[in-house]
Amino acid sequence: MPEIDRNLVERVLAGDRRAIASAISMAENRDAAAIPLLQELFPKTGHGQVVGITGAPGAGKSTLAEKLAGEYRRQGARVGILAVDPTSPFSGGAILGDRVRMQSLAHDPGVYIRSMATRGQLGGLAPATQEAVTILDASGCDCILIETVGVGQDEVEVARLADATVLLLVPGLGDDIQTFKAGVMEIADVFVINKSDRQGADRVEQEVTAMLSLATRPDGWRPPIVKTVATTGQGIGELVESLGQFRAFGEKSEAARQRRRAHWRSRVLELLRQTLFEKAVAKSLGDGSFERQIEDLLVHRRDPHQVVEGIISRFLQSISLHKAETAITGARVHHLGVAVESLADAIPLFQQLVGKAPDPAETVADQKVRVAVFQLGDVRLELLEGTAADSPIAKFIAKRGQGIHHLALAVKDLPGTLRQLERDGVRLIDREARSGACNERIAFLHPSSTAGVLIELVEES
Ligand SMILES: Nc1nc2c(ncn2[C@@H]2O[C@H](COP(=O)(O)OP(=O)(O)OP(=O)(O)O)[C@@H](O)[C@H]2O)c(=O)[nH]1
Ligand SMILES: [Mg+2]
Repeated sequence: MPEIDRNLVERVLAGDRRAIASAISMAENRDAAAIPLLQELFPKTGHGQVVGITGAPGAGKSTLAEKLAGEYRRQGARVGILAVDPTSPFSGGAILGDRVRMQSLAHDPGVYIRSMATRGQLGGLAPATQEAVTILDASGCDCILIETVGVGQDEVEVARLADATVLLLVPGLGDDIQTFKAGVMEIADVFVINKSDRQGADRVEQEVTAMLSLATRPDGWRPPIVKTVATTGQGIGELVESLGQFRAFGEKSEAARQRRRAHWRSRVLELLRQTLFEKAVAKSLGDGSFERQIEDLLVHRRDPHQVVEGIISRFLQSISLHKAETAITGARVHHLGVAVESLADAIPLFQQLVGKAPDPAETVADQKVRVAVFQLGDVRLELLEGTAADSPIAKFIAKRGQGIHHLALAVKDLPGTLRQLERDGVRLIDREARSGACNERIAFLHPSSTAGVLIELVEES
């Protein structure tokens, strides 16, 4: 895993807008360094209220978001605004630039505004948006507004990651309500009838009221209807109030807790699906074989199920090949540690056996051990004597008697090896490298993972 950029983490946490921008770009580009960054930020989140603003193109979402942000700013809150365009597959497009102007906020350091075009080739609106929300939340935003233009499923996806969803309706679009799919109406926690300066706002209100009276929500919340004129800011105060009420309701309600559970469940499943898919794509499809298989389909040589089975079995094969290469593949034996009751007694014995004297004995204070080292070619023999009754060596001898205590293997990158072993499910005694005899960096694996053998890893310089 790539190194964590601590400086970037600190700057994001401090709310630095340029740091936020580069963090979101990393997440959008699926930069490998984004994962440790997001992991670092995640524990600092959960504070901001995420508000999804959705509605038909031109309903006034951006105008409303700008006014809403202005109102939150007046109350001293920090605000993040994400404009998500699910229809455009490429990021940074000029179209998005036009969609989010928000001039009144452009120079306010307490507001961060970002356009995102997240419908990538691999599909999925939510991942990059979710990650941007994580970054903004960690950066201290009290409110994160997500503007999304509706194409049904995407609004539902955004609603899943928002704590509150505001649906904008406008008068004068004919049979307004009916044009919205039932699913979209159901995700609204607050209805806004924007452009209430136009004729027909009352009719829309009546329609929504009638619709709401037909069914009660499982969580018992009755979505309020707020009339606004986003261009003038009329009704914005009432909207802020409704959002505050919904938040307070959510903090108490079991249904809202269930909704957050459902959100995280689907988030993890989605990430799992995406990660597995990307790994399979990288391993099995990257070499042009995918196109060749599509050719096979065109001429009906194979059927789609066969193609998919083939991709999966190549993927599984590549995993098992990967598995055979563990973190310590190719490591050489560095030394063998032998627990002895007394160095004074053991040294002459071993000296006679190997025909040479050991290096002068050394004490490793924090391990409460004295070590005498015999150099035998590439491999060392270490005699270990406990210096106190509670030293690991003394305890070992008390339990098992004198004898081979541990096997030490030399590895190149000790921190990296430890991380990989941990990922592979190996129990570690030392999760971080520490210093051992001869000024070496060492770490012990837990014998329960290695057939009872205590294994020490030594970093070879
Ligand atoms: N009369 C009136 N015009 C409004 C109101 N709110 C927004 N508008 C205008 O409606 C137009 C569209 O507003 P936007 O805020 O860009 O709408 P949007 O929903 O963000 O649009 P897309 O992002 O393109 O889907 C602009 O010309 C706004 O000035 C309102 O309450 N009353
Ligand atoms: Mg807009």
